[in-house]
Amino acid sequence: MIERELQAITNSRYNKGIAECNNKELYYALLELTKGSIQSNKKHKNGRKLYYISAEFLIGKLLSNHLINLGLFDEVNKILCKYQKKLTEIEEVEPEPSLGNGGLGRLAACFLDSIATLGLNADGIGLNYHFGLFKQEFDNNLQIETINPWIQPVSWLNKTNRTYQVVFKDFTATSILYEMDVTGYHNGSNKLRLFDIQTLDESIVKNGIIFDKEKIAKNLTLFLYPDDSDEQGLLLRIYQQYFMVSNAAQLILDECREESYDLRKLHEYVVIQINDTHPSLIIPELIRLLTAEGISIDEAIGIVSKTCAYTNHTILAEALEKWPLAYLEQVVPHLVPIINELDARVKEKYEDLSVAIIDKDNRVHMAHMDIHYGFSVNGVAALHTKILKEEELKAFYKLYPEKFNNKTNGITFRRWLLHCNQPLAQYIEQLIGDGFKTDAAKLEQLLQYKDNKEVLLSIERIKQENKAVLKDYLMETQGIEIDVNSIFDIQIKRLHEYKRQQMNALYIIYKYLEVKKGNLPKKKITMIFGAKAAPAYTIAKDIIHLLLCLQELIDHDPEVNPYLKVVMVENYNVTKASKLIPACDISEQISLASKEASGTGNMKFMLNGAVTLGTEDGANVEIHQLVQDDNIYIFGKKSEEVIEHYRKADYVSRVYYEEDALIHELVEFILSRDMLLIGEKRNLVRLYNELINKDWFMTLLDIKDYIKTKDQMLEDYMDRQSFNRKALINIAKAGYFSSDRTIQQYNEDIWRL
Ligand code: 7GP
Repeated sequence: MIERELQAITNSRYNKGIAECNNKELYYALLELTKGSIQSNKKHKNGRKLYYISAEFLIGKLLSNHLINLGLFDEVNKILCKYQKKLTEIEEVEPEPSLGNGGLGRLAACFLDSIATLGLNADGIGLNYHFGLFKQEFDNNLQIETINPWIQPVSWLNKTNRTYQVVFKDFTATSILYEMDVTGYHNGSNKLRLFDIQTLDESIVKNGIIFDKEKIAKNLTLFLYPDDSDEQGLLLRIYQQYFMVSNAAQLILDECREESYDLRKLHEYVVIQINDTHPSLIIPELIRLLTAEGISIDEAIGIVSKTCAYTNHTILAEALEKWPLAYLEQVVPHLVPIINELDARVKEKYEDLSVAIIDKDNRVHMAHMDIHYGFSVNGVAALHTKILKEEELKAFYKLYPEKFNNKTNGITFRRWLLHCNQPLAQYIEQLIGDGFKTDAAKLEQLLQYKDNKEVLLSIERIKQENKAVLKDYLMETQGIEIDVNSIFDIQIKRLHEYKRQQMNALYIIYKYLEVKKGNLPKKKITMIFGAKAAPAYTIAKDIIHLLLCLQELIDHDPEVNPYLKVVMVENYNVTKASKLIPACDISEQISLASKEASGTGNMKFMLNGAVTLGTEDGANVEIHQLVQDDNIYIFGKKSEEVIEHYRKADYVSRVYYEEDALIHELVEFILSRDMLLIGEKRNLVRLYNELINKDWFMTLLDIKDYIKTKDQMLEDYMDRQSFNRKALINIAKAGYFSSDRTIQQYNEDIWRL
């Protein structure tokens, strides 16, 4: 049946049969086939509707994902096999959408999958960035940014007729709406709705990612997170945010009108989840639009406050958006009176100026607006929510204890197990049946095999197969040769000082020096990194430089390279994550305690049988509780201690550097002769100085415990059976981190769809 359909498509498109088509032709044929199946599979449309608004949706490639969700994956695979074609090779043709950056965006994508799977009435709303997040290349051991075009004439995007006018102070933009289908696992579909500006001009981008930031009509939807290190960049971000939410608000109200809903009861029909503060301007915009309908400002504020809910994804102060009122005045003057009014009401009611929306420097605190004028505030892991309540947002928690709630993040098991690790998924099915595919908690049934030698050996063999697949992939994509008989230690995530890739780099230096001294590891270690640094984040780029220099140094040192290998994966993205995670032994989750809101990579690794090396931070805390001490390696200072250091401002990294011989040696190595021969002096010196004089995220505080714990882990790895047992227990306990569970909780506590 499917075969005949596919045959018909290749015939009409290319005038050939399946067998004669190349991978590219087959990709487009499968795209057409899949889109057709989604159309006939639509349902989900009743009850209150959720609009999940987000600046990012890091959705990854979609072909296999849809095939799995539609229940067509196995059949399509079989058909392709019959013609000696491979889905994995066909998938290579598909460009990965460049609509996201990191955890927040990937979470939004996992959520869309679970929302559709649970049959909830909901759409995602965002922007259709043409180049999205930059593409990373390495040149001379430095990160270079180039454009990442991903939109093709035929793709998963469907152009609609919907268009809106978005009024800015200096011009009026005309939008156009694109949509992508979001399929649920064995359930109907929802939509991801992406707004674009009609006047966009891709040709204004020159020299990598440089463009004229003032030509808003031409640049508005070119890039996700354009450089905001200058005033033009900041203004552009406000233009983007307002464009996103004004379109969203108009769409939401239109859909209510289409259903003849009474806008005065908006909250009965609609709930809006504000994904971090990028979409926060939806609050004043909706108020503005409701008052334009003749609703009083009092009533409009009341309605919106019952409709909007806010998720916080970070406690890093610099990431909490505060827009100068003067900038808003320049871009969207019509929102300013409303924001002033919202602020005045707060100031009238509460004496505590720390909860004001507009501060004494005339900056608008977006999160404050969300908390006062939304009905729910949630953190993304237990520890994170606790810190929000007790530290960062304490003053707000006092005012509105009932608004605060925790929703520990989750991941979709369709992509992060069924698709990325088919051998493991099939093996699990053999052991415990396929119930875990719809009820992830059933993975616990694996525990009955935790002392079964044969099962443990099979788990090891599957990992070994996955390592071989990764080896081929790295050879093909980067010409890098890795040893499948080594221990794979992986840290993949955005590059940020709080995530402490620099601490891992110091470990590399430590191991390098150990080998030089003749203290050889029992087994070779392959340390793999993947990370993009924000283009204007200098120290993050310096850390990439350090890692690339270490990679080169070790590659060229025959004394060390039999024992140690460093690999920096270029242009880390969802596609690469899905090859790396199934092959991993050691999952690096080493942020400074209290700084990582949750992490979701930690969950993906666990689900694929990697053991975590981590601090008591974010969702690591919950992983620890689930798997217990024996099946995780925890090190470093706890969040209370870290917070205390910040409070007292008593952490001085230089003291650690001066008083500890090992730390001194590791840090000094950054400026050693060998390193200076390979690297750029300017970058290495800057990073060296940062570590000694600032080290805001306390690398030197935790480095010794990190080294000790990691060495213990490497030692324990040698007892294969016992380490495989840890892997199995991690898989068995991962069920809690299914995003289906997370979404069920959002729905029960917040959305009530
Ligand atoms: C991330 C957090 O850093 C990560 O810990 C969390 O797992 C993820 O959100 C999903 O909740 N935050 C971002 O990606 C981000 O951009 C700043 O936060 C707004």
